[in-house]
Amino acid sequence: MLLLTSLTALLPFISSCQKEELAPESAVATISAKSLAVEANANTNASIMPAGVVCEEWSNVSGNDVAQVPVSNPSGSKSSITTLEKASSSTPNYGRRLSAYITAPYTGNYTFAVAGDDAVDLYLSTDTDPSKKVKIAGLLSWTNFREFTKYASQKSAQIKLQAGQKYYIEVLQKQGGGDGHVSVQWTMPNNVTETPIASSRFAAYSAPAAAPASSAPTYTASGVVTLRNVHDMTISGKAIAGGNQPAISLIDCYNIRITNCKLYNSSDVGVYLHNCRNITVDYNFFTNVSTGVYVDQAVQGGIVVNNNQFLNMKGPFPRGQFVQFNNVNGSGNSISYNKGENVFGASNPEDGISLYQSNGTPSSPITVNGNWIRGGGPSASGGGIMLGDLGGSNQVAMNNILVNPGQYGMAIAGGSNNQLINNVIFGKQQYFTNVGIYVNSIGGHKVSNSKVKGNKVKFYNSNNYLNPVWLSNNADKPDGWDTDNKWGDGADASILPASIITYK
Ligand SMILES: [Ca+2]
Repeated sequence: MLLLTSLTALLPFISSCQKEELAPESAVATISAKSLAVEANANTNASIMPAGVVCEEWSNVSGNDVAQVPVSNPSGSKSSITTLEKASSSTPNYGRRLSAYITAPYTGNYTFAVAGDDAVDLYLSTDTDPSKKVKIAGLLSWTNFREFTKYASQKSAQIKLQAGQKYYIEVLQKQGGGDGHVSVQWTMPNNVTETPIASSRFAAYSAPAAAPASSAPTYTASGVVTLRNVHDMTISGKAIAGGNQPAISLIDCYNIRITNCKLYNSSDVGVYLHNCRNITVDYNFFTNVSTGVYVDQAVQGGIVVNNNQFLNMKGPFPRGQFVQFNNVNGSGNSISYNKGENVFGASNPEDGISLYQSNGTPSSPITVNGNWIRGGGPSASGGGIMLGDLGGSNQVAMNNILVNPGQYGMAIAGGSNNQLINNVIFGKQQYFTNVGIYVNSIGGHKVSNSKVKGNKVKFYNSNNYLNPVWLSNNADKPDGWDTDNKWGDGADASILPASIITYK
């Protein structure tokens, strides 16, 4: 065991972008069998997570039926609350949706109950996938606040949940007139009833917005697009095969949206942004390109790469990411709700998402939220999500789900104020696999003031040893490292649905 662990430690930890700049000590890793064992056993208390229930409301919607909540339209307001409850008010005519991930603290049977006014439905998924939700309780007519026993339908059957597993839960409420409120309670296997459910059971669920391209997309074939010093326009509906050029290049541009395009078949990147600000790239499909979206020298912020799908990035290194930010700074930068898949043998990826020498702001970190990534390798250095590559600050990767993402799952390779929060990672043994999460000050870029909390990681290295996590002794220990993660359990290949790419 000791020998094998030491061999594991000798596998190189290399940042994703520019290997040639690495100092020699970057490949030196030290870990003891003892510390690994302690960390692997540390804290299976998954209940310590930031609270997070998304509350969406649609106003000026009449009626008393849940079916009248217009969920297919964007909500008029969206806020974060701490549990599945909203106190009574007399605001008339709204629809409301509460959504979250709920984590079961024990394995066993749970009973849920709802109260509300005027009508409420409660849904629970069998895992984190909202599409698997089923209605488990509801009421067709009002109750008093927290009155859970007025109708039989308010109470669910007993539902078996697994300790530490995260489940998608959703409440729909419709208010007509008079009082309006909603509450959910549960009774746990230990017969303790929480009214309302403790906020510590919830983790933020951020639903991707409805994806326009999920229906059959219609593209218009176009040659490559290269724009300089252009602003305030939208590029949409184009199918662009890049050949040996980026399918779309924006240089010195601002206030531009690239949406509903298919960007494919290029030995260069899909979208290249240089010295741009306030650019949104969303609902596009990228396939068979070196890197999907490559952004460099964007020092004024506002770079948003959300809700795209990526299939089979071709590299070669240093390209090979779904999205890479290189010297992207400022506020309002986001890489969120994207879905990326690299089919082994049909792709040559490096990292899924890489933040290289990039800096958010303390109040507006670069946000990598809610992405789904499957597949990676055989790169000896690439993996899922890399923060702080050769430095960088104020970056947060949260609520991402990764399956077999490559040599590593997620990493902080340098910089300050970088965070890994509430991610779930599974990696099976492959000949290039190493570690689920690592934190390592590479190339002299010291990791400091970082946070690693609420993550669940099950990852097998190339020797088929469980190797969920590694902290270099050259890095400051991240907040939450020893106490607030679940190392070695709580994830398997089923954390992502079989098909995640729906764009064509
Ligand atoms: Ca009412």
